[in-house]
Amino acid sequence: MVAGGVGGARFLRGLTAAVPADEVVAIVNVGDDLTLHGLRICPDLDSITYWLGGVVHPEQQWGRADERSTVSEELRRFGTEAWFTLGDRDLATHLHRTSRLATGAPLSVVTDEIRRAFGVEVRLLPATDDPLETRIRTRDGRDLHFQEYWVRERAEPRVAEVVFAGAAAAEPAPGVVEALLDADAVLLAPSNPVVSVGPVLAVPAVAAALRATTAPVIGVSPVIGGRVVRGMADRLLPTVGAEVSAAGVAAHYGTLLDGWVVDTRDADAVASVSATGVRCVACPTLMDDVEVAAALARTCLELAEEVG
Ligand code: GDP
Ligand code: FO1
Ligand code: CA
Repeated sequence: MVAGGVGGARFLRGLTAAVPADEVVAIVNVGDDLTLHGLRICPDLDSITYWLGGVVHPEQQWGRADERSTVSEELRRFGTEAWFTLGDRDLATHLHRTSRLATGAPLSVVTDEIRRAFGVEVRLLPATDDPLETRIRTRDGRDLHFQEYWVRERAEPRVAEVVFAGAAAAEPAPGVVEALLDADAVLLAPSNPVVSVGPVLAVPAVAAALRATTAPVIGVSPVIGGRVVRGMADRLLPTVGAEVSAAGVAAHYGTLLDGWVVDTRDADAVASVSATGVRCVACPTLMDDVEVAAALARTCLELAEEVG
């Protein structure tokens, strides 16, 4: 399964209610990752770890439940990097990750340690251990880190281009290509197609493995009724020439897909997507309840069997 943060995590929670968690491998976006106060922060990997570990902040849907920001508030005194808040509990994860990375351990090894420490049975693989950073080029000529665009500037600047710096030279992390080639089914979570799935596909050998695998590739639309559930995909899809609709995202993935699942509210997209040769079904996809997420995961796996 290919995943970003919250959309990926909500889907994985359903998938692991439908199939044994230790049979699932998640290949996770690292384009959002950043270094602040000398600490390496990996929001998408951490969102999934905290969701599956049962410790995610329930309203925010990222970061830790029962969280405070004592340290971040103290850091504001110094005025630097104050736009990004690190919770006190969350900081422990970044401290551990940063010190392990400093010993030379690759991100994939450290990620495995962290997910195990939270009791997560799903194997979490960063798409790459190499540098890969999502940059947002704005219409007013600036080049921002994804988090500067999203958190510091609240996705307000108009976007000219999304660039995955380092992706062309990045190698997949150990296990990524094998997971894709050996899978029974490859699922694309209803994650942000541009800045969550996009950076993973931008690693050349990952894209090649997705095209080479004999496993059916099944995606779920992150757009429901022409709107995103959360996040900024509605602002970014037009920058890659994609329409903000269930059919528009399917067209963006194009020939990568064997199957596409849209929400019941987008049932009218089934015919147009099917006409492109991608098997398409509609079902409830809003995963606020784990039961809905599990049923969605089963629908994806049934579709995989049908097309496989
Ligand atoms: P992020 O990295 O935390 O932004 O999370 P992702 O990229 O994994 O997911 C964000 C995308 O997930 C957004 O485009 C949302 O529209 C979509 N999303 C979130 N929750 C749901 C859901 O319950 N159902 C569907 N269909 N999409 C969702
Ligand atoms: N999102 C915010 O809107 N403000 C924050 O201060 C913030 C801090 C933060 C710290 C750790 C972490 O794992 C995630 C954090 N996020 C914060 C969420 C994050 O910016 C994202 O929503 C994503 O990277 C999009 O996937
Ligand atoms: Ca993300």
